[in-house]
Amino acid sequence: MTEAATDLSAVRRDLAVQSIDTPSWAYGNSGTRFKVFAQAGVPRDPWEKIADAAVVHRLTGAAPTVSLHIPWDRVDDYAELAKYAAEQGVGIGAVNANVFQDDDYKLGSVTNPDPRVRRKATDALLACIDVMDATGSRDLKLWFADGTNYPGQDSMRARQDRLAEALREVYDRLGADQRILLEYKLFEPAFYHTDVPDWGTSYAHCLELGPRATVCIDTGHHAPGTNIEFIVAFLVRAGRLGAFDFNSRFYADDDLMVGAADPFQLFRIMNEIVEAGVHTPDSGIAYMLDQCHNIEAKIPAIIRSVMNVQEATAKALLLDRDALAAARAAGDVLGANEVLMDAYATDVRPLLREVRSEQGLDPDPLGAYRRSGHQERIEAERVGGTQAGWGA
Ligand code: RM4
Ligand code: MN
Repeated sequence: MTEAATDLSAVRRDLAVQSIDTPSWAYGNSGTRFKVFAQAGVPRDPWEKIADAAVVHRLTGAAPTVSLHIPWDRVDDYAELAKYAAEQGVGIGAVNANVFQDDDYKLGSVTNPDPRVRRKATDALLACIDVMDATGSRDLKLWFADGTNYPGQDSMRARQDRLAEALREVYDRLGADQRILLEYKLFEPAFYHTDVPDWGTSYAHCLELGPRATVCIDTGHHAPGTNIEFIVAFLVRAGRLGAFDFNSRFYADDDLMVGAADPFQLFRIMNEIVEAGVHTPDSGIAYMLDQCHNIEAKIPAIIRSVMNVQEATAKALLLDRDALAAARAAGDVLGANEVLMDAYATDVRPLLREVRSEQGLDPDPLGAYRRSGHQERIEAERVGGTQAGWGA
C-alpha cells in the first residue's frame, strides 16, 4: 500500500465526522445471570447516564448521541431530558423498546398467544414513539426476546402473523422522519426457536413494512463463524442496513467491548462499509454500541470501544482500493488478499492522534479521562440513591 494511493485529507475528514452512538445502559451496572458487581460512581438516573455519555463525547469527539432504553430510562419529562442532553453537548440517539422484563411477557410480547398481552406490548412500542417525538430521536430500535423453549409450545407461523400485525401498527404510527430498526438474535432467552432469529427474517419483515424499516445488526447475535460482513454487504446493497449494535463475543451474546475479541472481524465489517461509501453519518446508518461493562470501569471501556471502531475504520479507509480493484479484475487472489491484509496491518494510531489534535482534542482520550478527575468526582458525588442497572 502506498500513501499516494489514498487521499489522506479525505481520510482525515471522514474520521473527523465519524459518529458512534453510546447506549445509556452501558453506563449503569450490569452483570451476568450470576452476579451484578456494583461499581462506585455509577449513574443513579438517566440524567447521570447522559452526563457520562457527554464526557465520552467531549474526550473522543466521536460519540455525539446516546441511546435510551424504555422503561429503564423513564422520566416524567422527556423534552427536559433532551434539553439537558443538548446542554451537555449530546443528542438522543435510538429509543430502545424493552418488552421483555415483565411477567406478562413470559410467553412473548407482540407474538404472545394472549391478545391482551400483545396489546400491552404494542402499546409499549407506541409509547416509545411518543418518547421519540419528545426527544427528537429518529430511530425506534426493536429487539424481541420472543420465542419458545419447546417444540409444539406455540405455532411459529401464527407468531410470525402476530409479529407482522404489531409491526404494521407501529410502522404506521411513525412520523415522517422516523424509522424502525429491527434487530435479530439467534437465541436467548428462548432456546428452541426465536421469532426474529436472523437477518433474513428481519429483512423480510422490513420489506413488508416499507422503506422506513431497516435491519439492525448486533455483532454479538450470530452463530459462531457467521460471516457478518456478508450480511453487511447484502443489506447495504438492498438499502436496508439501518444500524449496528457493536460489541464483541467469544461464545454467545457476550456483550464485550467491540473490537476486543476479534478486531479483524471488526475491520472486515468496516471494510465493507467503507467500500460501499456508507461510513459517514449522512449514510443514515446508525453506528451504535450495545455493550455491558461488568468487571471493567465503564466510561474508559466505552472510550476504548469508540477508539476501536475508529481504528478499524481508519484501516479500512487507508486500504488501497485501486490496487484491490486491479487485483480482483486480474483474478489475482493472493494479490487482493495482500492489499486487504496490508491495510489491516497498518498502525493507524498516529493518524488518529493527529485527527484528534486537529479537532482540538487530546490525542489520547483514555489518558485525558484519567487526568480529568471525572472518575474521582463521580465516585465522591454519586453517593446515596439507587444505582442504575438492569431494570432501572
Ligand atoms: C438485547 C439486544 C438489545 C439490547 C438489550 C439490552 O440482547 O441486544 O439491542 O437493547 O439486549
Ligand atoms: Mn443489541
